[in-house]
Amino acid sequence: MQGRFYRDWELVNEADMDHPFHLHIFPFVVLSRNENPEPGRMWRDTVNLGQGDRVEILVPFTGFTGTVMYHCHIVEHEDLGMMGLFAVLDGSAHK
Ligand SMILES: [Cu+2]
Repeated sequence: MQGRFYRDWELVNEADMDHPFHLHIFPFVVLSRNENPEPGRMWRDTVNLGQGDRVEILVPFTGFTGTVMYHCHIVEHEDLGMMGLFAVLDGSAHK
């Protein structure tokens, strides 16, 4: 990704159990859950997604350029492949 530093992501859990989403490197803020504003907004690196949850997060991709990992924080799920990588091409130019 390139050009914008703040990204609004939507995370959707279509499974029948919880999955705690964990993002490396970049702390994020949970904006809403199932279209309801999230109370007590704070920087975090993990958010639990319950069954059917739709969670909107704001991620400032600043201060790091390179490969970033995200994964489910349940280790058995991670080991089964619930993980991924993406590249931040230029996270250094923020002012
Ligand atoms: Cu999981």
